[in-house]
Amino acid sequence: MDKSKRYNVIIVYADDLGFGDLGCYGSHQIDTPNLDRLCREGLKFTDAYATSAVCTPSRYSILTGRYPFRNSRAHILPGDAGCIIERELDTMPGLFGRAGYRTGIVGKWHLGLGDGSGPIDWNQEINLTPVDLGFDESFIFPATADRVPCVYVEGRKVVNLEAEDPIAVSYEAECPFDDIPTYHKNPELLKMRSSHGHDMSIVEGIGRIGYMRGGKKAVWKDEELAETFLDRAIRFIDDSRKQNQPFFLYYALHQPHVPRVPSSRFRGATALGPRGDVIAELDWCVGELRKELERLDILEDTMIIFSSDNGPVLDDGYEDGAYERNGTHRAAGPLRGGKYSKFDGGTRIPFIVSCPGLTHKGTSRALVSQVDLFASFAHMLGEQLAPDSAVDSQDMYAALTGEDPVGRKELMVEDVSCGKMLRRGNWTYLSPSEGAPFMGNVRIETGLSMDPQLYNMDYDIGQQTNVAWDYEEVVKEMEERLKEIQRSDRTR
Ligand code: NG6
Ligand code: CA
Repeated sequence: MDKSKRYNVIIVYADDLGFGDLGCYGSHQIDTPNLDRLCREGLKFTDAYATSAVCTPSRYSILTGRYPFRNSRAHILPGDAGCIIERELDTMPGLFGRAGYRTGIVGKWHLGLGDGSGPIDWNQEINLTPVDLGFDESFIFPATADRVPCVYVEGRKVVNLEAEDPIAVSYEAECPFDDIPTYHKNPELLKMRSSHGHDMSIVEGIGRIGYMRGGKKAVWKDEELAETFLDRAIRFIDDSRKQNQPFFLYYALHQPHVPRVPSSRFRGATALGPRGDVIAELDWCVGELRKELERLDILEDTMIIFSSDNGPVLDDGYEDGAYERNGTHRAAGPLRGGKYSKFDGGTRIPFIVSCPGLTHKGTSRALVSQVDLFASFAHMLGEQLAPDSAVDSQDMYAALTGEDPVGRKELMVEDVSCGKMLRRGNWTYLSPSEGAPFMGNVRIETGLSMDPQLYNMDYDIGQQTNVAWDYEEVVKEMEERLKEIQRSDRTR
């Protein structure tokens, strides 16, 4: 492949999509023709990992090239949190910007907004948003679809906000607004019931986390989220072409995170209920994006990386039938555990690279982490990184393009409670940590145990047989290595 080629880059980042959720990763229950095609034409990774089993820390890593433990605030954030990325930190969009690219983000953010000097005033310009962190264009929702405020933010401002209907947001346990519908007071307004949590404000007939008042015109329609983000992504690409600039787009899909509300076109698309339907919808979004690249005749100049921020969960807090209608579908494929967990189901995710001129197509078993994208793109762009930039990111460009079948020697991931797992070669080592082995509400095995756990991924991809006692030396070495990685003084 042409080593000096500077491709347009699109990262399509799904939310809570599992290792087994796509046709090309073994699902027979959900049709994903567009992603399957991307896979056929590109490279499918079997051993790619997010850095965390939940959202905020994984997103922090992909954009900063740092492991989440380096930032003490990298945990699932409420919708009114301050931004956890400081203005001074080098970011992936900053890197592309330096290289002359136009940079854009569309979709889910979940890294906090505002500089934290005071509570966010959603009615004013927000003083720290993605446009301060290297993105030229930004069209996002602040946190998750199940957290208030349920609004879009473009640049620094809430979209469609009317001065006479200001927004107020609260994450207090007690609702401070007595004139808004809430879950326990107004059950008659609910379109979907919650199974756990999600019982504060009711917005658009759905219980959410946090309380929100006002902003009636600004509130999104859940069934329109997919098309709104897709339109914006396409608009960004079109504008970049008009300006004749190479572009970097971070397209952070909201599917299949809860609440799962597909557009009418995808309602009933699968037999699995809303969770399957929104995965079919997600696949369609990728297909539409590809069509646009074809229409503009730039598919040949564009690298698409598709992945997910963490593993899957069926019941993440709403009664949407995901668990009951799942049938034989295995959202995490052969992996054990899921979202939140220290087992591979938490962090080993679909990862597809589509790019003309790959050295190899088909399947790659190279070990790569999403944290590596930063240094890999620096390589592609021929940009030097400062010593304090993207400190955990390794240049895996040769692995991404199929040339190197091996990838990293080792990588570290975190579960929801920040317990650590080290993958090295065919070993996964789960460091001992406290906590229940099973999260009852989401019905997921956490992998937490006070015993060290060691699994041979070559023979035991489902992590069923703990061989820690047979390989005490390996356990000792890997525990020491985890400590060593964390001892480095680059924490911010
Ligand atoms: C949990 C939520 C879950 C989801 C998750 C974040 C409850 C009971 N559960 O606290 O629904 O929102 O946070 O998901 O509120 S993530 O993919 O953004 O990390
Ligand atoms: Ca997620």
